[in-house]
This record gives sequence, C-alpha cells and structure tokens, in this order.
Amino acid sequence: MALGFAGIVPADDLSIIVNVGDDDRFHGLYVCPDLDTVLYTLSGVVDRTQSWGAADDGTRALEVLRKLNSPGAWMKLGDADLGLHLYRTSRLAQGASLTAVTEEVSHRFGVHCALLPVSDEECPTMVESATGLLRFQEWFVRDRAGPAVKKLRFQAAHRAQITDRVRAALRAADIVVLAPSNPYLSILPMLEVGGMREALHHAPGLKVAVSPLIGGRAIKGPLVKLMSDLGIGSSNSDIAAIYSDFVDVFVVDDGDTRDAANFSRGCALQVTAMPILIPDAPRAEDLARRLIELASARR
Ligand code: FO1
Ligand code: CA
Repeated sequence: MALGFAGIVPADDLSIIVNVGDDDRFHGLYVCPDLDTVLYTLSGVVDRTQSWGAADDGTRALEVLRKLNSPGAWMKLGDADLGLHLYRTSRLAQGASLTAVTEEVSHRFGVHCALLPVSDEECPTMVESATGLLRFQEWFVRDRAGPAVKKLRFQAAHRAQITDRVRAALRAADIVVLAPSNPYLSILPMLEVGGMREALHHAPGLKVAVSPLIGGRAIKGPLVKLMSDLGIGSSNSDIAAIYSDFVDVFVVDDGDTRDAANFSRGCALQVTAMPILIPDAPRAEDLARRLIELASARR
C-alpha cells in the first residue's frame, strides 16, 4: 500500500503512519519491525521472499548470539539489520525521539516521504494466549502465532499519545487510507493510542479503509484464525464494523461485490469494490490512483 502511494504521490505530500505495537528489545537493541518493513520496502532493499528484513542479509552476528544462548535469538536479526538497530538504540539513548531517529534513517535510506511512528512512547501489543501473557513477537515469531488468542491488550497504548506530526498529517490529508492490514494486530494498536480516534474523527479528508480479505480469506497472516480465537466473525461486514465510527468508505475486492451489496444495506458506510490484490508495485499504484480518485470525486 505504502509502495503504491510512494510511486504516484510527491514525497512531500505523503505521510505513512506506522504501528509500533510490534516493537521490542532484543540483545539490548530497540527493534521496530513495522517501521523497518516500510523503510526497507520503500528504499528497495527489502527481502522480497520474506517481505521483512533486508535482502541478502547475513547471519554471522545471530550465529554468535545463538552460540551464547542469548535470550531472544529466535528473532532473525540479520547483520545489516542489526546495524540499523544499533544506530536507533544509541540515538534513543542520547534522547532523540523515535520520530526524529526514523526521519534521520529514512532520509539516509533515500526515503523522502514522512515515515511516522504513531507514537514516540512504547506501546507494545500484549497477547493474552492459551499459554499465558506474551509480547507480540514472542507470540508471532517464537511461537509461530500458534497459541490460541484470548484477548489482545493495548494498555500502554491507552496511556501513550500520538505524536504532533501524526496529528498534523491527519489534519492536512486530502485522503486517509487504512491499509489492508490485520485490523486487530496492525490497525487497532494504532487506533488505541491516545488521541488517535479523536484525530481521525476531526480529519477533514476522505477516510477510506481497504479490506484485508479477498473471497473471505486474508491475503496473508493469521487473520481468520485470530478472529475465530477471539470469537469474532471475519467477514467484510465484521471488519467494516470495527472502522464504521470514523471511516467514510470501505473498499472490498471487486470479486466480492455480492458480499458488499449485502452488508452495505445495513450500514452507513459507503462500500466500494475494486481490485485490491497488490502483488507488485504497478498494482499497488493502480489501487492508490483509484483511491485518490474517490477523494477527488468528493470535492
Ligand atoms: N518474522 C518472522 O516470522 N520471523 C522472524 O525471525 C522475524 C524477524 C524479524 C526481524 C526484523 C524485522 O524487522 C522483522 C522480523 N520479522 C520476523 C517480522 C516481524 O515479526 C513483524 O512484526 C511481522 O511482519 C508482523 O508484522
Ligand atoms: Ca506488524
């Protein structure tokens, strides 16, 4: 999604607000997987098979950490990736904000749009699971998203605040797009940060959410299993309901128009269908263009 907009919108006009609920410390280093995934993707160095981490990265440091039984060595941090975490951790220790460090890093990686952590405060997503209370990466990577999820906890997010940069970006935007990510693991952790829902309510631009489902299945990740663990339906209408208090348009795949027609009758949202599968940059750009057209048509 980010790739699509970055390909067609001038860098100065684009802000990407990123989840920090997945962030954690490993070997004393501060790791921000979602910020780094966007950074690596936009700078063209992402490992395309994994869709996270840097391409052709080495594992020399990790092998030493594993030999030393360093806790958390199940998290695959590549050698080049570790360089980024070293830099970020030392700048944070000097008192720089995560927003400032991310800006430094992204400019040096050749990414010129605004890459904005939703908050400068730590707001880890906690997973209350069948095997106990886990940090997000423990559940997702170490335990391979296996333990059934009873509840997701965003307590730290409730106490944290969105940054001034995030608030300003939402106020200035002609269109705010909620990416087709997992609503529970990637979007809700941002909506739960103090000030976010209010900022979205007051955002004057068109607010659009893109469904993460095609033909009733998640394009990637554990969405349908997670929602069934949580006892929540995982249809387009269930997902639209999560966003319905502030979103203007819910976008479903053009193969799901019948689904869309059924649920849009009962809700205030406008439901629109278009091709939402974005396997490559041209398709992502095509979707971004169509979304921008929605906003232009409204003005
Ligand atoms: N995902 C995995 O499935 N296994 C890993 O070992 C792993 C390591 C990792 C290291 C750095 C990084 O930025 C991301 C990493 N991810 C890994 C992805 C990470 O778990 C993300 O939080 C997921 O993409 C979910 O958003
Ligand atoms: Ca994530």
